[in-house]
Amino acid sequence: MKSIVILISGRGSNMEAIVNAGIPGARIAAVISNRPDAKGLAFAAARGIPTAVVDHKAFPSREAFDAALAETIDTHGAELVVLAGFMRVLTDDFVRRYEGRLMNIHPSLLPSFPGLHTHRRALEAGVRVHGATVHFVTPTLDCGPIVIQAVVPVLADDDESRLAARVLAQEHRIYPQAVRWFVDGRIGFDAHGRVRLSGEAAAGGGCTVPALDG
Ligand code: NHR
Ligand code: GAR
Repeated sequence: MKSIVILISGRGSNMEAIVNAGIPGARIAAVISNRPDAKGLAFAAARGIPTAVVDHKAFPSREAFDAALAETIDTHGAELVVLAGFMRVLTDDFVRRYEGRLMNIHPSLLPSFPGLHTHRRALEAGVRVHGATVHFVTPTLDCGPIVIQAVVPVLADDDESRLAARVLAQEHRIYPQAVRWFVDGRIGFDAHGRVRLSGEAAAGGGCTVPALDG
């Protein structure tokens, strides 16, 4: 069994999707929120999952908050830490402690639109496709190795909330998939630090592509 700790800040619908997926070999060891009023805590508690709150407002610095958060995570012996709508930027020390086992879902097709308000910015930019990205967390915000992405068309009459809802539906599909791959030990990294999924058919399988040289 691999122990997973999920960090939330609010609604927790991605956390719910991961819990409801019932991933074989995975045990949700705890759900931790930095906000005492996060809606997702009630869902987790109702499922019998241990919950905890580490309130960032109770700490004098990001370093102090992250140290308390890490201590709480480690109490539950996490092998994978999943950020699911977690809204605090994490310090380099925290990220390094969980290197290669800290995942995030970001509501855009990275590397487009890192940071906040992604749906509004996608509409402002006039992109025709938008989406979501699961990536490993590295110290540079929203820049870590990409695990899986889902593409969503931007429609002519979209507003921020309609677009967000369509992206969210895809998040609920790809995040459990990414966690399943991790739990199954299928995620590795190539020489450039990009994610390599083992047990995957080679790209272009089925048709022979001649080498382009000379
Ligand atoms: N930390 C690091 N080091 N690297 C990443 O890639 C991270 C991270 C922490 C969170 C999630 C993220 C996203 O998917 C994430 C990725 C919060 C902010 C932010 O600016 C930005 C990105 C993400 C999460 N937060 C404000 C802050 O001051 C607070 C905003 C609020 O509380 O509403 O931390 O987009
Ligand atoms: C999701 O859309 C997630 O991608 C996004 O917040 C929402 C959380 O929903 N994350 C970020 O914006 C991180 N900065 P949820 O709490 O229902 O999972």
